[in-house]
Amino acid sequence: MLTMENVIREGHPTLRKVAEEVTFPLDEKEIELAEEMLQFLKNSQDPEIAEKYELRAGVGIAAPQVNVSKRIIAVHIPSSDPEEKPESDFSEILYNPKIVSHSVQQTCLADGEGCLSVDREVPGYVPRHKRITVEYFDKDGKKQKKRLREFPAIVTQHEIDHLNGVMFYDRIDKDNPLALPDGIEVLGGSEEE
Ligand code: SB7
Ligand code: NI
Repeated sequence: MLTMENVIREGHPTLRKVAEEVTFPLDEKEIELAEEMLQFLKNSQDPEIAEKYELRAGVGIAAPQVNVSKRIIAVHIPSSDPEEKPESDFSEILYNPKIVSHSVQQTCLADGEGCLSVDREVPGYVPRHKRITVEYFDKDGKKQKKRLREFPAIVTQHEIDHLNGVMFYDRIDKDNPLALPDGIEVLGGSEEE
């Protein structure tokens, strides 16, 4: 079982590497790792399991975060939140994910982003594409294509960034972390619009 002890933290060189594509058929270790990554996310969102194993809640994780420099990500955004629209549900393992198109419209989370590999709060808006089309392979090597918007799109972009050695704070405006690019839509948070 994966725990926070398996998660490498900023400063570790693997987080700054461009991860390698996987090749098909996958080997058993790659399949197992991805399943463990998805299970970690589920565990981290279960209050009892999370407390017992001291897991920080996560909605996504990328293989480089567990020190495996391969293009594998897992995303787990469950439906239980009544405020989320049903089409926002997304629970998936993505091999070699690639954004093949995206909206011009940008979005960002009102409360910024965090990262399992970053043990500090980094305030600031992280501009993301509001909608993306992502192509990826499933564990059987079958090509898949999904359109994602808003929160699932943001999380998927955060994870794909990890595959390219990019951290969320690289995208925050250094001079003015709370500067909003023209026309960007701010998502969620407690602030009224
Ligand atoms: C907020 C949180 C995440 C993505 C986008 C916005 C995921 C945090 C967990 N991770 O560090 C995954 O890489
Ligand atoms: Ni992260």
